[in-house]
Amino acid sequence: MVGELLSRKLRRGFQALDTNEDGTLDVQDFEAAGRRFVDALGIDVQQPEARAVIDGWVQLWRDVIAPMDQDHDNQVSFEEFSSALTQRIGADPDSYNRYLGPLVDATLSTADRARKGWLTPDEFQLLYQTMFRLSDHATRSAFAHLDADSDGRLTLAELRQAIAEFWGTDDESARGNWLFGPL
Ligand SMILES: [Ca+2]
Ligand SMILES: [Ca+2]
Repeated sequence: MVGELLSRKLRRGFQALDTNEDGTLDVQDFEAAGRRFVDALGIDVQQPEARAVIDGWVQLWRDVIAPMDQDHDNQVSFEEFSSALTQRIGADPDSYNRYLGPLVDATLSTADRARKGWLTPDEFQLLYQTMFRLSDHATRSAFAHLDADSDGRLTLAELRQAIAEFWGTDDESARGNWLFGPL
């Protein structure tokens, strides 16, 4: 049984991934998210850097999300999504980093244009607003909470930890609860 906090996070996470807001997840949500992001950065989609991001998001769909499609309609409903994740949570606390690690690395190294190893609030905002269509308010509060040492730099390590906490814990005090802003 999943606690109330985790239920809210699953709903919030599903909404963030449903980037065309039609109430279900399919391959187009993931491909379009990657494309909007590289388009906003002005990177040609044929560039290897752009392909790594777009292909990474399509691969997330294919390897992680699509297998949740129980009724084989090529879409993952919230019920399918939450039932699959609920079964996995607790079974393998590190699974999110294992599945998401390479994708997070490719996406963040593209977002970090100067290759400095961390994101500024502006870089984070561009990433979140193009990919997940998060509001200014949600983006700003996510950054403020995820930046663990409040130095205005969101490092890869901070973001990876937040992702694992968002999907994997029912702890009210976990910083990663703020991955997609207020719940
Ligand atoms: Ca959708
Ligand atoms: Ca389905």
